[in-house]
Amino acid sequence: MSDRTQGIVVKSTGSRYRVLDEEGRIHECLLRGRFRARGVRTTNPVAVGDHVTIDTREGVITALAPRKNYIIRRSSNLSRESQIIAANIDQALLMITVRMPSTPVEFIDRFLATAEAYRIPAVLVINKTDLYDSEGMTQAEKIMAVYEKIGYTVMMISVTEDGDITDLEKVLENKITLISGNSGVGKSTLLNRLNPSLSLRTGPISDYHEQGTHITTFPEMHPLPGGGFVIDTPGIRGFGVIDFDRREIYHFFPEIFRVSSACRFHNCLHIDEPGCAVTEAVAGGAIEPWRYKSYLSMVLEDNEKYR
Ligand SMILES: Nc1nc2c(ncn2[C@@H]2O[C@H](COP(=O)(O)OP(=O)(O)OP(=O)(O)O)[C@@H](O)[C@H]2O)c(=O)[nH]1
Ligand SMILES: [Mg+2]
Ligand SMILES: [Zn+2]
Repeated sequence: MSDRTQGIVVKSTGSRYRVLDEEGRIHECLLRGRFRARGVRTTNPVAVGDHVTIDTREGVITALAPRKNYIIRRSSNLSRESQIIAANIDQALLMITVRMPSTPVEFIDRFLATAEAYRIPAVLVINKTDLYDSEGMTQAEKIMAVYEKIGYTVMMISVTEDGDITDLEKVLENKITLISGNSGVGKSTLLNRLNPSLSLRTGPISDYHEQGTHITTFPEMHPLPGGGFVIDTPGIRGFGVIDFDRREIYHFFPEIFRVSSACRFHNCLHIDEPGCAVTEAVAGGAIEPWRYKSYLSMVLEDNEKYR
């Protein structure tokens, strides 16, 4: 008789793992020792989103299925050790707001470039449209137009108003979606609306002043009534940090990558090289200047790091 069953990790707090099995039962599990031995460079060898085999009688995870992908971040700036934030992600959703708080476009661009680097499709959701005056709405529409033109899916919603959010529900259906966004944009409020039984804590822009402090909360995966899961990540660092190679960054800005094939030099960095099709496209209006600025800031920052 076997006590083995398959499941998916829905919560990980370093040493304890919550596993949801195929019949919808929850199991609190520990890891067998050999998992620890293998996870030399990560603080957590098993993460939210992992498919695992568990021994229900002993309450231990006995095997880990191969991952389709995973997102990591360094545990701290000084540490070489990484934390796996989540595994087997189908898409990443960035929630942004134009007011209360206002999301800097450079933050959007870093998020999207990171998603591209992971090859994870990204969706932008502009929230709190009920708060926008005509200037705010113009800004939101501009953001929507710029990112839709590049090829991203962009939606505008107000989570707290009664309006229709079925488009968003359809995008989330039967997928594992990682949700990120600055503190206070309304991530938890959205999750509560999608699945009222969650009763997640929301707050008037709670951690607003805590950006840059140590966030010790762990990501958690929540089931959706229509099938699928959403992973609520704490704060803006939820999507992890990649050590970009500065020569590759333009690959992760799709519209820059598309025109770059016309640059005179194949190793063009699109900064000040002669015959650069990218800087021409920026000057001609085909590439949005703020996107190019975000690109440059990532390249130059990286430059300093490796000097
Ligand atoms: N007016 C308005 N307020 C909203 C909307 N969505 C969320 N809020 C409010 O914004 C505040 C912050 O929402 P949360 O859901 O806690 O934000 P969060 O993104 O989960 O923030 P962290 O957990 O700190 O990362 C709460 O007071 C919500 O009621 C919206 O569409 N319109
Ligand atoms: Mg929250
Ligand atoms: Zn170029």
